[in-house]
Amino acid sequence: MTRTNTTDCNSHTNDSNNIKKLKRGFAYKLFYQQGVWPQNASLNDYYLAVSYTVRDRMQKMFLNSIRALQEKDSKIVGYLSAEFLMGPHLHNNLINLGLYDQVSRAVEESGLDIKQIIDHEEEPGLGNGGLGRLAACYLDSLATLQIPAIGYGIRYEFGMFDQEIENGWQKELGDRWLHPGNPWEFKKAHMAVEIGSGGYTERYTDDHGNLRVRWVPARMVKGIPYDTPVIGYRVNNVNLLRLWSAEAPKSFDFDDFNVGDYQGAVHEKIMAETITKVLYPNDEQFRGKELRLLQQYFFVSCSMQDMVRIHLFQFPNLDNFPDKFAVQLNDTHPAIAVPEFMRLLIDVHHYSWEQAWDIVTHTFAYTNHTLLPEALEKWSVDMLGRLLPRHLEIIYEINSRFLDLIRIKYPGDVDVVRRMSIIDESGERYVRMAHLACIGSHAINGVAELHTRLLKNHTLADFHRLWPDKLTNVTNGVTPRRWMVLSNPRLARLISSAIGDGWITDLYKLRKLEPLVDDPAFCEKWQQVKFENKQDICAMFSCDCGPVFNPYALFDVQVKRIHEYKRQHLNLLHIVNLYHRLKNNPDLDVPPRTFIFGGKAAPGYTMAKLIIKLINSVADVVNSDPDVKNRLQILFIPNFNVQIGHMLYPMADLSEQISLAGKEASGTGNMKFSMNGALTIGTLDGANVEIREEVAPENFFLFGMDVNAVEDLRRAGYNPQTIYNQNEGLKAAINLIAMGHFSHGDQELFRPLIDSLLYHDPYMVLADYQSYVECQQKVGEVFQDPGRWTKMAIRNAARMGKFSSDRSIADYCRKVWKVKPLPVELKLQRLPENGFKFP
Ligand code: F58
Repeated sequence: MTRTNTTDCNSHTNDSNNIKKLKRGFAYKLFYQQGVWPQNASLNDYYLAVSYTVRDRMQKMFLNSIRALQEKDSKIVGYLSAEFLMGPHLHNNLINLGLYDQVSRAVEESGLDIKQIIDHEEEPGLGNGGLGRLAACYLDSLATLQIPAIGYGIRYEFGMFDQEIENGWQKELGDRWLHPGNPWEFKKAHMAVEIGSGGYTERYTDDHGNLRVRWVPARMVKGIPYDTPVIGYRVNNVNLLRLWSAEAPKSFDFDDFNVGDYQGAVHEKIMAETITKVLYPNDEQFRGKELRLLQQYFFVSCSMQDMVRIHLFQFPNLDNFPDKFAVQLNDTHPAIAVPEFMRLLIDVHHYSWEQAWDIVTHTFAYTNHTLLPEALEKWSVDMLGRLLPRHLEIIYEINSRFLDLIRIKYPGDVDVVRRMSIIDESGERYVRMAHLACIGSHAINGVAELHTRLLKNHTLADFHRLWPDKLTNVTNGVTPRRWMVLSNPRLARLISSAIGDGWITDLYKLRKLEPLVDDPAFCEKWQQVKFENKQDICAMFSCDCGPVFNPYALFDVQVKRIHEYKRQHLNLLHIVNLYHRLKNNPDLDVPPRTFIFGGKAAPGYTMAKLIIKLINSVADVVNSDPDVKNRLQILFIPNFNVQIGHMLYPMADLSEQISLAGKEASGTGNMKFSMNGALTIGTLDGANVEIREEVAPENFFLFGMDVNAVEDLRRAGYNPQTIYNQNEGLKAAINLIAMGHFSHGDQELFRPLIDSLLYHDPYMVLADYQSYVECQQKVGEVFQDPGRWTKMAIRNAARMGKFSSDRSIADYCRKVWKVKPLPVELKLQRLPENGFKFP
């Protein structure tokens, strides 16, 4: 680490000088950039002025980082991801720069409130959930570990929709995140690239008599890069998030305009700009929309052309491209990069197929994030051929050569050829993107041990058998900067006061907390932090006319996308059961509980939306029932996003990680909760398995079937009705819902959900129900012994070292990318006194 805090005796003077400069900076930005007098400025003006001032402080490091790269020619990671769920920038940048205290003093001395300014930021919600947020954590760790990297993605004009709850139902509103202005990005119009689509291919002979192929696209759009600097924690390294926006190649087609087709000319422009208009909010359900494929190809082609340009700036050809770029495919969304890079190498740079294939396969690596068959991307051959005719030809050629290899390896086995082919020919013909990504990459990884094992044994078993060394595991991680330091300052302060602040960049150091479980004063402080975090939420969501939330209750939290496989309805069945028991027996010895939910449903996912309605309906009845007042409360927090996550992970007592075993690839919320001192109730799914291993079984509330039991039950023939008929508590809970107790007597409203559970139950909610309820009973008992609970919570946090994204990135660097840190020194110090002399 090359930049340190000032600790010398001059630091106080330095501080007050810096504060003075910052204040001058705010005023300057307000005046010259926003063009307003302070007394007329809006909160947004102040937010922008502060942000621009902070951004200026990053520029020196940014320019020095680029200089370091040019001088040292080290390898760069290109992280290709259709989503980057960055969360608000200002607060994070202040923390990573080490400027939080100074800026908040300067803001205060300017008569403002830093919290208000930070909270004003409209977060860039350019992702659906775990996958996009993982990409953001990885960018933070890459910069912190001083690994040169560029995150490449899409600058969606509308990110993830805003969720409102109306009469219990989810309502979607457009997300206008760019509306207030985005102070963190730099438009780089001069680095625009051109992207084609449609048209046809033709063969021709070049001037040297070589037979070549050329793609003649029917349409072109321009890709404009917008760069957001990504700063590491207390280092000088600044990496780049480069997001592409689509623009028409010219603002209007003057030919059309002159002949009077004004509408046609405008239409062309609108069509081009539609490409990056909106993020598809689908979650784990592939839908095969043409515009989505266009989005993928658009950002991939922009990014590959950009990397080629950067490379050719330094080298005469692309022979050594894989030594200079490691390109990661974040799921299959960017997998079209494989044929696109082949096209660039063969058609544009005139490499032979064999040379090109060697470069491509040494460049790419692929991360799989799902085991759900319905989430695997497969594009109709017809559509892909219509949009990207040259790419389809290349895919066919890749496939033909690959299948030749398979035939030699497994003579006579036609079944394995059918299974492994990139083209699915079982009905309408499809391109299987996961196969394309596997074949075009030198490394493939799953995101948790269990997930990788299941990939090896099931989803990608044929590929694993063919290339036993290609598939590896890199367990996910999250950044402790955002998910502890930023979001839980009280806990971060307590931890640092006890063990120093080394844990922020080496999370394994949290182990030093373990002996403190025997220090009553420390335990008391730990409890106090949790209590105050809970009080904050209670203050925020209590109201005079509705429930007043009780901070002494057990806060039981499930926040994540709403999906049947994540089983929010299992949680609900337990709540209804508890409600029923409390009504029948007011003396029941259970601690008071507040159940908190949050999460968005894909707009077209009817069952998930019905689950939201059911949560809110049960909440309405329970929260207004005097019989359970202060003992049972339910809160659905609308519009769960990164910002709301900042509040919720720190105040949870219990983290719900209750997916059916074998369905959740990893989960990352599970890690955020644990490192903030929540205990987990969970199944042996995804990274829960490793969390439990780390924290030890006695500090984890385990329930439910493991993957083998799930498989056995499925094979034996699963019948949810038998379970319903045999379990009185379950029957009572389901009947209450079915009979309309939570729907003003309406017995139809929740019928689709009840019928699905009783007659189908694809995620085996009923099979795991009894085990879940019994485990929850144990949770309640332990919570009634605060001393014991606190020790378990401290042990959880203390053993979270493995789940820092720093560890994940170090694994990728070692196992997959073969890249080394490039520490940046601040050589370029300041602007020349007398201005520039242009060369
Ligand atoms: C998630 N996938 C996994 N996909 O479900 C989760 O287990 C894992 O922890 C996480 O990735 C990170 O590895 C996920 O978030 C999406 O959001 C896709 C976005 C594009 C459409 C399909 C879903």
